[in-house]
Amino acid sequence: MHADDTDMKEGRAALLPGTAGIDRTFGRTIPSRTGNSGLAEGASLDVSNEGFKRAIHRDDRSARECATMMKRIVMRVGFGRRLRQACAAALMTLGGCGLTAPVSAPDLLDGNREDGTSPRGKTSGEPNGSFASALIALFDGGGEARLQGTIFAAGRTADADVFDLGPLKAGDRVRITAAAERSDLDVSIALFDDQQRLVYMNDDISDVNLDSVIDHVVRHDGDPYYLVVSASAFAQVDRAIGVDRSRGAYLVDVSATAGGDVPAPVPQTLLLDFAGGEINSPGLGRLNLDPFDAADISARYEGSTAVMKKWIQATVEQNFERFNVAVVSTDEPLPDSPFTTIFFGGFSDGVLGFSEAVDLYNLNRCDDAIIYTESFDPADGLFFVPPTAMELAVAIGNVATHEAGHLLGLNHVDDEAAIMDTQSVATALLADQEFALAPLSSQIAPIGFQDAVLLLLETLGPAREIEPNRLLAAGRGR
Ligand SMILES: [Ca+2]
Ligand SMILES: [Ca+2]
Ligand SMILES: [Ca+2]
Ligand SMILES: [Ca+2]
Ligand SMILES: [Zn+2]
Repeated sequence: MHADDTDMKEGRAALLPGTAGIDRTFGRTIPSRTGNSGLAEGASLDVSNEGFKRAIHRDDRSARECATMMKRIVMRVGFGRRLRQACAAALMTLGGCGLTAPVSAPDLLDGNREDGTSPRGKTSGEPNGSFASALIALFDGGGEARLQGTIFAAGRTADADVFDLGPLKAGDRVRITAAAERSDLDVSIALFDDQQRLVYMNDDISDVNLDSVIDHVVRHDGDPYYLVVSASAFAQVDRAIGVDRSRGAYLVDVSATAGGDVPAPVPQTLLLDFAGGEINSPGLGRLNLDPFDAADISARYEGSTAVMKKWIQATVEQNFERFNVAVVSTDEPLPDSPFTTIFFGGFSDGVLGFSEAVDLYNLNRCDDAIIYTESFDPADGLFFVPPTAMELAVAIGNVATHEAGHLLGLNHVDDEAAIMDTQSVATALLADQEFALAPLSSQIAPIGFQDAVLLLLETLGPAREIEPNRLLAAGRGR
């Protein structure tokens, strides 16, 4: 875990607007470049930077900013939290209750709010921080369970409370709300299947509401499903004003409704935008990008534009080859179907790419991401040895796949061979990364895994097979 003060501050300092970024990976101060920044002036710049400030503190260590993350979520939350803190500080200044020590939250037991027993195991009390020690949630006749608990710590010694919700079948709808209860806790919740694989998660309901909500129709059977309650990895601790959002009591309400339909997977088209120009993206803001030119990355790649575009596209296609995804570029006719756009161009201090959201189950089929291709200059020390144009194109393609992964609902994991990794050094990007089953980043949940392949299959469906009849017809026609 990394949500301690130090990491957060370093992350912020690295990206304060108007200051040069100091990135541990790059190992030096990176001055702003020529006017070809990926982000134009305006409100979007501030908001994006706010998002970066929060998102980067882990990625900078690793060298890979995959930015994004929670992008939109984090970004909005960051904003909301700052406002909240400002409000809290103002209250104190105005002579509110802030002069006294904060009232500590009552120490609630972890477990069901109503007493009860289960033949399947214990229903309250620590330890309950692992899947194996999960507390059994007791559901009433109406399919509702009322839970409570106390989170004692975030960060490297994170406390998590795990609840066993019993079996769920594909099509069952689960609604979960979690709220701080007489505490400052910034709660976060995540739903896992019986293989400890993330199914859904939510940190904050909105910019200004740090409680959590999940309303989700499960895609596959599991016995049991688990709920993990923890403090947000971004929970702020501000002792100056007596606010510690990393600990405290919470209440949870769960309701499960059986027997709905499983939402069908929907294919997705990804447009690789090498054309640049004036772009007004709802998610990224206003961009003004030059057409992709390998020489803008480094003079050493001059003349390699065509080959790099080809290998970027080939890498993205290979990474998505198991799924019902079409990958096209702006060198081809525009698709007729809704498409998600990955822009290539521009420079950003310390980050390689940025996507506008972690779009769980791909509700938005027209969202955007950008790969800051000029941030891949080997002269910035990103790689031990300057890669060839083809090798660098693979790295850019892997980052493009990573950002597209966010736009299709994937979160970060800790596994350098996995596309959604945030831990490894940039050199790992040069290898053949794949979507994989891997431990979740602690930014997402303190325990558990993400199976990117399963999630993408449930979201997009498998690659369209060529129908046998068509093959036969083609054979006959010859
Ligand atoms: Ca606890
Ligand atoms: Ca929260
Ligand atoms: Ca999407
Ligand atoms: Ca690959
Ligand atoms: Zn990322």
